[in-house]
Amino acid sequence: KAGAAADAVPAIAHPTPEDAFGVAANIKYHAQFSPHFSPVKFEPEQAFYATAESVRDTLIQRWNETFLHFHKTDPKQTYYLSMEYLQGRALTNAVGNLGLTDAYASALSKLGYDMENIVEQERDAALGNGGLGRLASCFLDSMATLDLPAWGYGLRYKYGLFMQKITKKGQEEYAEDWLEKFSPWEVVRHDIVHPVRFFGEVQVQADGRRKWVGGEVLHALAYDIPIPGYNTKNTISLRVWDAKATAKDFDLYAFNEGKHDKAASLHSKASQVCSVLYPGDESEEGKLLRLKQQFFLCSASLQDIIARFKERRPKNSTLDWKIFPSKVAVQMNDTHPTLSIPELMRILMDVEGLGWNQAWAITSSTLAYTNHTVLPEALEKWPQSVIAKLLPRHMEIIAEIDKQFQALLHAKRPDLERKLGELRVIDYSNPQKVLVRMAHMCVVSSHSVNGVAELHSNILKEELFADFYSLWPSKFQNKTNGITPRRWLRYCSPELSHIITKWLRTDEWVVNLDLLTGLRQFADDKQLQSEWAAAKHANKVRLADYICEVTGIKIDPSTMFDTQIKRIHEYKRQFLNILSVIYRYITIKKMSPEQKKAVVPRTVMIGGKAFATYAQAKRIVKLVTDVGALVNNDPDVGGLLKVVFIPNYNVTVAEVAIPGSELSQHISTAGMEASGTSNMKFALNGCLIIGTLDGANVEIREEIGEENFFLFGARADEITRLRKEREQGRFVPDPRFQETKEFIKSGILGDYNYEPLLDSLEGNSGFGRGDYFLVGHDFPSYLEAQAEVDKAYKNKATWTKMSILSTAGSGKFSSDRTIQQYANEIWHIQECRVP
Ligand code: GPQ
Repeated sequence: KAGAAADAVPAIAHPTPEDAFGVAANIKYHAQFSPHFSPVKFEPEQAFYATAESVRDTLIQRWNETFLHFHKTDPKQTYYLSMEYLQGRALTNAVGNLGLTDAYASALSKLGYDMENIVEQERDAALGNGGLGRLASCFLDSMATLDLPAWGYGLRYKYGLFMQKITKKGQEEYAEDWLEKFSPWEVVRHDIVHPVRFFGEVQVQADGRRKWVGGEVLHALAYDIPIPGYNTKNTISLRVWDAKATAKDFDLYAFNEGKHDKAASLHSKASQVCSVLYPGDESEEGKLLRLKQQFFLCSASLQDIIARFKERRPKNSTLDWKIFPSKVAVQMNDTHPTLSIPELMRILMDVEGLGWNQAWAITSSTLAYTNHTVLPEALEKWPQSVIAKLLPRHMEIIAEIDKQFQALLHAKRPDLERKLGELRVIDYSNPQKVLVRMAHMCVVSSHSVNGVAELHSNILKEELFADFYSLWPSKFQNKTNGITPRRWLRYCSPELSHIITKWLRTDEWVVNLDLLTGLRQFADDKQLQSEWAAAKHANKVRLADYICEVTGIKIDPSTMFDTQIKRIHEYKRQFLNILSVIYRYITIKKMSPEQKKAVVPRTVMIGGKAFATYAQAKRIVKLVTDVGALVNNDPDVGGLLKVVFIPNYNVTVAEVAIPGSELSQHISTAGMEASGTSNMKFALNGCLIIGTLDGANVEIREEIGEENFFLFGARADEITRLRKEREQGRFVPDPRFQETKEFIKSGILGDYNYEPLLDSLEGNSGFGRGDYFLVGHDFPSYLEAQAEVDKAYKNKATWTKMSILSTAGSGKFSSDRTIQQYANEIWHIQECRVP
């Protein structure tokens, strides 16, 4: 009755996009009646929140329509489980995807504001560390744009990735309180709450069924972040969980006795679960908390998925669990959501009453696994004792998975049994420290295992998972990563976008990025070249202004802008970059005034965050800033070289730095970067790449043409041999490399101790794995490639042509292509477009 009555009352109509006045009125409405600020204030901050809330109205409307449409159509749906999302700012993207950019820009100008200034009020949602998290966010944009029935699940960390400040000491970290005010994009769903248990014990019931009881029970509360597709009504959801304790958990008696902490102990435990992204996991306590986070995501999401599966089945009929995999696909973004495997098994067996075999068939045909790294230190292994304590029932299930895998090998592949110890899900090699290999559990339990670039997927098949591959060849796939062309070209470089649209005579490329190949025929056209160079220059000016604002350093937009921005890691070799910068400096210092005239002036920018406990990475940050302090103030250099550390690298910084760069560096030791995605963003923005044959560089070079790519360094298949040579002392370093190291040793950079960093280049480093990253080996060929870069830059027309061809060849790297392949080849889902 109430429902019918509510239906009879029409919802208030929205201002139409054509009605800028209506939009402005709507923004004012939000400014006055939202409870967050004084209703009389209308400063930029209020204007931003009011604008965002006004946009959110439209998003919620579309989100509801999409949800209802999926509900009625009941298609197979994908759920993307990820511990990380790097959403960045949402306003430009939302109004752009909704086709409301002009409406909002003119509405804001009626209110006395510039869209650009309002956009800058928003804080980044940084619920991720780097490429893996940003990939998840690009994927959501493509899922929505392709009208796919797909959702993301994640955690609502209170503090996102730390804020980085650069001081005299190097990097310092501060908590990033991104929710300090509030996020206008999330909708709290008090109607969606799932209990999640930790600790406790396993009871065996009369019928033999097992039951997990006791321990502590927290509640997962859903927050929905609407994700609008481009040029479609479809608006999907990123559902992030927050942990709560209930009023029942509050011990009023203890509180009244003055035991305040004890009274609220579960509340304080709940608040820890979603407090920080990736808490340090070195200590036992830290490990437990991280595992708690992972399980919290898996359990809440699976309960939610199952509830939706049940809701969509015909009423009054018995549930047919067999069809679950034809309605649900779950993608695990790396091993972080691996506990989905035993959790789905537990729910199916202990709660729903299925037998092992049936539960196993359902679980293994529902779950799929993406691997994002082959670095041994990044492959998760959890102590069995920790899992057994936190999740006693799950440890039983994992042990059974391990046991069945052994039986399978015995039956099917006795030849592999001698390798059992290496292959098992549980690693018993050290009885003092029994470990669960999460990646092996994923490979054994998923119907699909994929790498993120051709080279990387081949390494999975031939090395990391070679035996598993021989066991299940058809499980293994490649899905080369991609990036969304909306955020990473259309919105971050409107100037270049307009030129592209003008020359292609269509803006269809925004959803069909392969159309960019149409630019190739104009690559020599003087008119296009001049428009192109002007747009690039405008983007450089914007970047120079930004750099000046955040560092005080003035850089000259007529110099070559050379950028390396990504997480700081030894394998990514920012160290190699800065060593070559030092060598460049040494060379300039020795030059006569006449020789200096031939030097191509460069501005080298390096940015990225170092993990708080990664000492070597922090030394690299410090080195970059020390080199900058020396070089930038040396009158001998006279503007031929500037070195800048870009602080607090994040999505928003990338949106300025990428369009404003001309050369970008993707120089990891071959075989170590699974894919890389910023390489795709730079190439798409007409920025040339200097790089190794690693990750997706290989495919980018194929697409844009080898003559447009500055290649150097050892190939992946040479690395093992080169490391061995190095260890056996058969490596002869280049004199330029020696000179550069001597320069750092001389102390000219100040009194910071760079010994441990330099040691990593020698055969006698603390790890006993001297120059593991082969910096010394690749140094000479890197310098030669850099000389090629300078040569090419001297001819503006050649450089601009190469830049156009970079963009023209980037079509393959749209995340629309990637997601369509996941949909067709892993998830087997179809588009489901809201009419
Ligand atoms: N990557 Cl395992 C991360 O950003 N974080 C991680 O924890 C792992 C991988 C990256 C990887 O290093 C890049 O090469 C990829 O391009 C990226 O994932 C997305 O696949």
